[in-house]
Amino acid sequence: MSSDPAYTPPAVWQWDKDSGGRFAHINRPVAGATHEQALPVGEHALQLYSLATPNGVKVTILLEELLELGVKEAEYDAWLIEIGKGQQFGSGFVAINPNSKIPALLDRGTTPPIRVFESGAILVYLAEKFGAFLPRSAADRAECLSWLFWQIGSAPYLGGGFGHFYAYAPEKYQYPINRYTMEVKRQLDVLDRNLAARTYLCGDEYTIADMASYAWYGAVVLHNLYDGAEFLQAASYTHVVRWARQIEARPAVARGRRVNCNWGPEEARVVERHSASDFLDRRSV
Ligand SMILES: N[C@@H](CCC(=O)N[C@@H](CS)C(=O)NCC(=O)O)C(=O)O
Repeated sequence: MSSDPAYTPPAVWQWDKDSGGRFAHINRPVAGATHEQALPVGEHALQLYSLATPNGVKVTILLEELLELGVKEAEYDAWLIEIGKGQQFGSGFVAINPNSKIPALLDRGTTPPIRVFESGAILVYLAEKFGAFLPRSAADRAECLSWLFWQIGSAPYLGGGFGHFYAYAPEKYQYPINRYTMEVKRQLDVLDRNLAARTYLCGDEYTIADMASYAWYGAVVLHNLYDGAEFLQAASYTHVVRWARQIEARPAVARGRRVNCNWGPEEARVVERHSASDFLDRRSV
């Protein structure tokens, strides 16, 4: 068993700007804006500033599901925030999300406008605003929020832990890969056991908890997120695979996954979304 090179932390941590890894150029130990940059504003009340990462698509899936239900007030403008270029540190974005991470939402349909950051908070805000995908009874709502918060708390292990050390770190270190692989496999098993007995995470009803978890674990079991499917034996979590396929077959999910996406097949990308016609201009995928 190999081990990482020994590291003795100094008394006070120093920022090594060239520490390596895919995101070293945008990571900083301080918050706040790095530059003045106003955000664009479209014609709809809801302005979304995002990118089609798992955290981003949670929100576009919900918005497209609301539109699919016929909720016209859920029309939205979705603007691309290129995190690799540091656009999350522009002053306009930071005013909506002081944590400088996508997704961020501004509801201009209220006076004054309401800002919402954190994907889970945005899902709850929209589900409550439009009365859909968040059960009303105390017991069902508690179950839904439990699974939703479970996902929000679990994502950093999957993305920041497993994804970072397995796919993005400049070198492969056995200790963190072992630690986070163990945790991610445990999370997949948590989901798998729950979905063995239930159609959706909370029972028969498809909710914002499914949208949030599908965005991450669906990407693991169906799309080889971080190139980790074989390593994690993703296909062995058969109930998760069944559930993810079921969700992915929904037209709103297919649309939501394309919004604010600026990679992959050109014809599938909907880099900015302002109306339903933005999907129709391209070959159906
Ligand atoms: N807890 C946040 C996490 C959001 C997040 O990590 N967003 C990533 C993209 S998936 C991001 O914007 N990263 C840019 C950065 O860290 O500078 C949420 O659920 O909204």
